[in-house]
Amino acid sequence: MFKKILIANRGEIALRIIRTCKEMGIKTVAVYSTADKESLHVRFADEAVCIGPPASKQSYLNIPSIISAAELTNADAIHPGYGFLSENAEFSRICEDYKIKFIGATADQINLMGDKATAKETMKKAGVPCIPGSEGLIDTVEEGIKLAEEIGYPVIIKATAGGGGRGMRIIRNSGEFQKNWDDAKMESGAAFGNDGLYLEKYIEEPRHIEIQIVGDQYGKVCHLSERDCSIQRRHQKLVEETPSPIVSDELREKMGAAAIAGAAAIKYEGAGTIEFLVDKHGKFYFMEMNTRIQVEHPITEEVTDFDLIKEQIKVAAGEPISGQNYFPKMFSMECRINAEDPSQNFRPNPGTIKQLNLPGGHGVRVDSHVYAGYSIPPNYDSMIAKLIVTARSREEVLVRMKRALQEFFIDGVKTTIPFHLKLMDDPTFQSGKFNTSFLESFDFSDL
Ligand code: MV4
Repeated sequence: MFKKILIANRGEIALRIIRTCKEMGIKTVAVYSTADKESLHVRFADEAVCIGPPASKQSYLNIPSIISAAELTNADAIHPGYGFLSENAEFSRICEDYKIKFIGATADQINLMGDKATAKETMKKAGVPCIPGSEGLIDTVEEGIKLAEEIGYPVIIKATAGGGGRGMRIIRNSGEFQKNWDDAKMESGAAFGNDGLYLEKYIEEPRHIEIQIVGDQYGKVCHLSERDCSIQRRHQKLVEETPSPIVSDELREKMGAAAIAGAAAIKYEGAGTIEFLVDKHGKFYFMEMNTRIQVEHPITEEVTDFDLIKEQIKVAAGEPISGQNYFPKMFSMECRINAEDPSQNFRPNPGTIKQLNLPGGHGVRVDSHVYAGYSIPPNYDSMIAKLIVTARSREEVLVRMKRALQEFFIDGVKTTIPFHLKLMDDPTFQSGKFNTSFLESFDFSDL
């Protein structure tokens, strides 16, 4: 087992990783930017190294600084958390070169899954259901129009280097093709330095459902059931829950088996997520694979009683997984509390937290790095807490979440709490019958 892990991240996820390391008897090294000097991850780690100024590029994305910190402190592994360097193939490769274990995917796996058209072809070969569309990239508009006529409109063109919704265009008839093609090519070339595009049938009003998987170095992969992430605004997840209101035991088995087949095909080691779209008829299709621990991992931990960070560390150290799958024994939901103003288009609202009351009680978990007096720096993501509640039914979860949100006071910055309170009272949300378009018609103006 590792003796010392460097955490190449900040905020709640850095704390989350430190907590598990403590329970495992592993020493921790925090790295921090000058903006995070007073942060809890710096205080709770055994050692802390300053890696640069506030800008992410010069600190949490600064590979030489982070490798130096690991060398200086003799860390034998690096946990990248999510975001920042967690899906950076070059960083994974450099860690390997320096004989520091990267607790995440290999450079090859990151590259394979990071190129969306290649990821899709890989999954298709492994027998994972994929959305009808082009085989790999499309080179010309003519080729695109021909294929669109074959599969039928609407279609969607996606940037192979994209993901998370960037560089996508929906096309409803051949007349719209050229303009959308040009726009997508331009946007993806500028954003990613790669203008490769592929095409697929557009699935109207799908649900976003992802399967958590864990693989070990002996070729075994297990799944830990699904998370429903359909409550999103502009590709930003706001609420996640498990089990999904629309996933039957039968569908869970099928999606779990498909996710395992996909991950096993690339000999995946560690924690990963296979994202699917589920259509109105309950048919599911591969969308993307995330080769990292995700923000929403705690709801899976709560319903399966399984520490995912501990498992990541164990498999990285060469331990085998149990070999069984994990199914939800409870119901859990996460609300992302962001320092944003929901009535101002969710504009980030950094500042100092003057007063704070965190909710508590039975079935309530708060993963957060903030405290009264804490100043939220403007340089990073605006998520300041995750409120996770767990109960024996979805109805009880909704009641408990509302109760916990009512206890949650943050004075000094605007947050997404009023939005979540309104959502918990929404009949459509309560019914469980919604899709990824739900928030497009939600009224945020009175928040
Ligand atoms: C789609 C789709 C419908 N049909 N692909 C959005 C993020 C990116 N990872 C893929 N996305 C979508 N791909 C086909 N063929 C609809 C979306 C989509 C979406 C997916 C999940 C959650 C929210 C979404 C919001 C808008 C569009």
